[in-house]
Amino acid sequence: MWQALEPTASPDWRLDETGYDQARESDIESRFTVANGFIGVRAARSISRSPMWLSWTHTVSSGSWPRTYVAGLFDIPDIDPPVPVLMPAADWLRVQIHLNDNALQLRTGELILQRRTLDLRRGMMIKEWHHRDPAGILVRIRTMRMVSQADRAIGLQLLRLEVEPAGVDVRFEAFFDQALMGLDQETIEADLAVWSTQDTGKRLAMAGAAGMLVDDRPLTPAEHDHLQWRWRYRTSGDGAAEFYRFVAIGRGDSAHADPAGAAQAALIRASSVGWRAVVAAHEDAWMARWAASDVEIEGDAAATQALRFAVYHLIGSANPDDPHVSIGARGLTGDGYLGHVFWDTEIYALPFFTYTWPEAARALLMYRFHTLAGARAKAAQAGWQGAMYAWESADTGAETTPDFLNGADGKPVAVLCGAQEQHITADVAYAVWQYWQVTGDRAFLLDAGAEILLETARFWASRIVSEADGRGHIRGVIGPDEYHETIDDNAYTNWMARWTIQRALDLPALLGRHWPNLATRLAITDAELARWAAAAASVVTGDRAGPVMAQFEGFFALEDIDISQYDGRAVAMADVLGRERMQRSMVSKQADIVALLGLLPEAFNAADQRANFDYYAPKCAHDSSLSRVMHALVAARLGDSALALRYFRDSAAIDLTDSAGGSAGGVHIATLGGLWQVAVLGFAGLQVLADGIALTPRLPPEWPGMRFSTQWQGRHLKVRITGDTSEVILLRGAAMHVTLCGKPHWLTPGGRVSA
Ligand code: IFM
Repeated sequence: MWQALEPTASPDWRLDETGYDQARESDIESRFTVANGFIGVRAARSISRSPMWLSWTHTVSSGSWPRTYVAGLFDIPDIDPPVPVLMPAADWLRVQIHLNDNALQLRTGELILQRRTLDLRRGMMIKEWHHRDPAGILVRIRTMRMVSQADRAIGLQLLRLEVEPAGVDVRFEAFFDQALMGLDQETIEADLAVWSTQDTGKRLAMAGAAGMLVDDRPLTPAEHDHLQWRWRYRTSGDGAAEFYRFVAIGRGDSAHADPAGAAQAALIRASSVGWRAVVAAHEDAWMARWAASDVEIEGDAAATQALRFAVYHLIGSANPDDPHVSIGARGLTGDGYLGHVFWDTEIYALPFFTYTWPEAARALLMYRFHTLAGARAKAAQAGWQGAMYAWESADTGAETTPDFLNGADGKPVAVLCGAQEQHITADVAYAVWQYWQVTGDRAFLLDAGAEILLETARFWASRIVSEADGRGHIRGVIGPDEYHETIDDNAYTNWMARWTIQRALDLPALLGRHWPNLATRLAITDAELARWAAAAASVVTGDRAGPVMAQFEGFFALEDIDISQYDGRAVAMADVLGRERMQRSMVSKQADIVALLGLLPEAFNAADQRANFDYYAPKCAHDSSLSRVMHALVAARLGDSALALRYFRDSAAIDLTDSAGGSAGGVHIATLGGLWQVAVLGFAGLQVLADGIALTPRLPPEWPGMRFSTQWQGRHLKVRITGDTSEVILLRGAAMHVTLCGKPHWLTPGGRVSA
């Protein structure tokens, strides 16, 4: 067992946290989560949870937030407002150790060592804990937990326990903790339990198996029932106890679905090969993922670590085998945003998957296809046509944004994003098109992508209202900058709406003989297409006198506040200025026009990009974790590598050091996806052309070189950039064009080009 408990040695491939600080426990637990797109397990201690403490109001707080999540397990608990919540499964890792009948506890005796290591390469969390109890008994414990990347229903916990001196009576209990789950238990047997949700008719099954060796000999549990095992033994002094536990999880999406069968089958798969084979298959699966998606920065170990950390969590958030779930804003690492799916997935995270793991990207887009019914209903309810996606989405595609939230003063604050943040509908269409461009997956386009594009275009065409000035307007929205509500003609929204319609209008020619059937099925006539074209041609797109676009109508008349005078503030600008002044000012919460430049760089010439970036960047408060990565991407493309690198590093710190104080609720998937984009699409300048890819590197001087992998239309490519020189190797797939710094090259299978 020792070998499995030994983390990867290279510091570039691991994250370490030494010591114990209850105030930081919760953000460390998020960061050190292990996940595989189906199961996510926060890094809460399995033995003697961190102490609770009393706050000054004498309420009990806990530094620890033990959670196992199962993707798609949404319920609407008894909360106000009633919105779906990603429910926790049972905490299957709990262990209690008694030494001579005294419970081993973190808060009593002496903590000698605690070190947690997130082994990015092997996809596991390893912990070492040395402790002396009040009676002077010394324990050395090493644990490992993982959820299999090779067989997503399976989780594994290993634990090695050394106790000194000899002659100590050990009681070792392993159990599943159901406290605070919020699900109704249907059955519990020795190795299996089944629960159901209270409102949504879903079911969850968890099966478990455990075993122990003491001094290399199997020990039979003294008791075993209800997913609990209890062993007793007396220590020999220099020996060790080795414990393993499997969990196998099944999710049922209706009251009639049988999750128990799936959980039991997975448990049999794991138990029949044993934990060593489960670890080996998991490691192989991670190696394959890293081979497809590693990004290494030469000369900047911190950047490499930040990118690997980002890639690790992105991989852990996706499941290519489940097209009915998507990635919540915090993945499967925390409760933040209740597991809801935002534009974070399509705009920030998806490019990583599209370029390195198209199967996962496809599943994520299929989720949007499967939630089209919800989007159609939302559009119809608001009086528009086509499909309008939910700003916050859970399992059905219905809008799940809470109507109000309780503000800091305890008073309800209306949340308008669900009704007004409509750009999500263009963001989904954008992601579909990007996926199609990068992968050339025509089957996806025919089966699902075209329908998404057409229904979202239909929505926008109905949403653009032609007014007396002869132009099309989109009134009453919230753009990416959520500080300004109920605004008219947000440039980001209008540009993206027009772009969506234009791509949909490309489809008849693109789909050829498949078009008539699809058009008939969706009842799209030539007259309707003509109306779409007219709407796209008329829509206002950021009125401007010079190159600088108005973020929305009336923007230039707002108060221009110099936010640099608030540098170093600990709170958001909305709190500094108050909501009303905020709305009357030009201060933006996050990248808005800058996000538009990031998504449609080819729509603006370099001078216009520069002018808009220079105008809007100083007005941005970066009060969203999504903001700086988008600024970094645009700055990198503009060749301002110093500024881009600063944004990159600040964004990396959001989860690596919890610099913004929000990681307790889970890591920020959008930021992590954005970091990958900054490195690959920004600094390396990767672009997709009609007949291949292009690279236009603009590395910062601090990055003398970088390597990464990417895919294009079924080909697997390895890229190495050194200074201004790029080298591309075609590992797999047919010959293709590669344009390096503007010069086209022909790349043959197994061959390489460089310039
Ligand atoms: O999607 C984001 C939004 O842009 C800003 N607030 C948080 C959301 C979830 O990350």
